[in-house]
Amino acid sequence: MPKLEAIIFDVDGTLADTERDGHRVAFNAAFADAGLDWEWSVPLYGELLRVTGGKERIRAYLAEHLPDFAPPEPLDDFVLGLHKRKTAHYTQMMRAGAIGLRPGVLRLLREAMDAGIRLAIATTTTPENVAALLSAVRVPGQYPALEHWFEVIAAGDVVPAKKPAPDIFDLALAELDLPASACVAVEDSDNGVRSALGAGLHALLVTQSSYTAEQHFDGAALVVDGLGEPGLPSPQVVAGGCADPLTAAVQRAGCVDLAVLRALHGCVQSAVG
Ligand code: XBP
Ligand code: MG
Repeated sequence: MPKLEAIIFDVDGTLADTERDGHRVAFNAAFADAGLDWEWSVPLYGELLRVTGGKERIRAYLAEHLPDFAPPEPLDDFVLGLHKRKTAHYTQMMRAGAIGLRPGVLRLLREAMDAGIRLAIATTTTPENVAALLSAVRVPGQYPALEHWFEVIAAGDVVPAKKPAPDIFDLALAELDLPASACVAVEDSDNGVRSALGAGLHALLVTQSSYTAEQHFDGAALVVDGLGEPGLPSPQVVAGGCADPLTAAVQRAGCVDLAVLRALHGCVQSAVG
């Protein structure tokens, strides 16, 4: 049976709950900069999130809500310019530490580092957004800056198709030079689940985030409401093909730790044979 060699993390919603108070706020700031009266409310942004990629999301908004909008320049240039402004706002917020990592993320990353498990990222957002988020996280003195814990950061437009296409997870696996069977993936959304499964990553943990608690994650091995932290209430095990054998392990640990991820990986490998 293949052993666990790497964990591949999604970013937005998984490493940090960035969508509502980060990306959405940055989009609205960019619209204001451009003199547009567009305002993406929390509910509207939740609908628009079914489209991954900020540039793609702007286009989807125009197509659905402002079909007669006449951009002041060719649409491609207009969308690129808006998205550039948005990324400037977002990276400034993240570098200032506006949004931290979700509970348990740094603990799990550190466990993996200490155990020699390789770490990677597979995300739809831009590399600069990832760097900005990670740059604000304080890590124990004996460790390098958090960005350097990840051997691979597969991010943004480097692949032809964004999630739910499998491309970005395929790229992360290729750069790790590992088969999917040697990895666990961690995601927060149905788009991300479909992307990871499409890349053959069946050892898949889902940590529901503020926008995805109502989504269905068919095919995920384990769905929890968060990674938890010892001393905090235990994570709720919500669903998953391996939920039965893993619930006791989560409750015993009081969190999702590396031992739970190893058990998840083993559960999936024994199921696929
Ligand atoms: C989430 C996304 C991204 C962000 C916005 O990515 O779909 O598009 O919402 O970031 P993931 P950009 O969950 O895969 O980390 O504006 O840079 O696209
Ligand atoms: Mg996500």
